[in-house]
Amino acid sequence: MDPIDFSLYLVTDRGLLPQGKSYLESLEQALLGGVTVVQIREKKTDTAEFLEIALQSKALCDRYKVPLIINDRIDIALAVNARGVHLGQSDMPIDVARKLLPKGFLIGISCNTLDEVRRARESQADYVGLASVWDTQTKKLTNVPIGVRGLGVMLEALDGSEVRAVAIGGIKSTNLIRLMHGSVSATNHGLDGVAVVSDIVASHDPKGAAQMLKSIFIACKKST
Ligand code: TZP
Ligand code: MG
Repeated sequence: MDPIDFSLYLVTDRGLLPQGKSYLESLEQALLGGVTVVQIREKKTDTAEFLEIALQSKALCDRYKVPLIINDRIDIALAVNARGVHLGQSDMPIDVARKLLPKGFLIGISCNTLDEVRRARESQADYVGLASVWDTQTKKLTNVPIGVRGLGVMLEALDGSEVRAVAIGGIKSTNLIRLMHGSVSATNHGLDGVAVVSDIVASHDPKGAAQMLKSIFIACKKST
């Protein structure tokens, strides 16, 4: 299977859509803007509705040949034939999930501390979401933001491993250059991508927002 391009990782949140914009319209515009991977994150939705949203999202992502990842729910990820599942620290442990999932199924995990990054590496996660870089209105944080320096330290802990890394939390086109420079650009491992919710989903122009984020990410990657 092709390796995933993590450059611009969209995490959905239907609660943040601007008035009058439908979820699928917003998702399609983000896909047109060049998001490279999509995670469906539904925290307050019952199973039947989550499944329906996941199926619709999968059909749309397939049209744009963009891989789909499901947050939390291995059963839904399997049911819609997603490319992977994204787990939190209190979800199913990676080794158990690995046994349940077919070969090639991607497992990602959120890491908020250096210890969690080390454990994710030992458990052979396919990728980690390093969080939260900055403060965010999108999720209630249980840890203080790691900042750009903390992110650099976490990336160093992945040096020499195959584990891919995306940063998440408060990332916007207005602060992405700051994120990509300094301690992040100094790491050997580097950042494979940035995961973004509100800067795309809450925008009236998700396509433009995605294009902007992606072009900044690619330009910064090239210059390091
Ligand atoms: N995990 C850590 S921070 C976060 C998640 C899901 C939310 C990030 O949202 P935003 O709007 O990009 O700050
Ligand atoms: Mg979770």
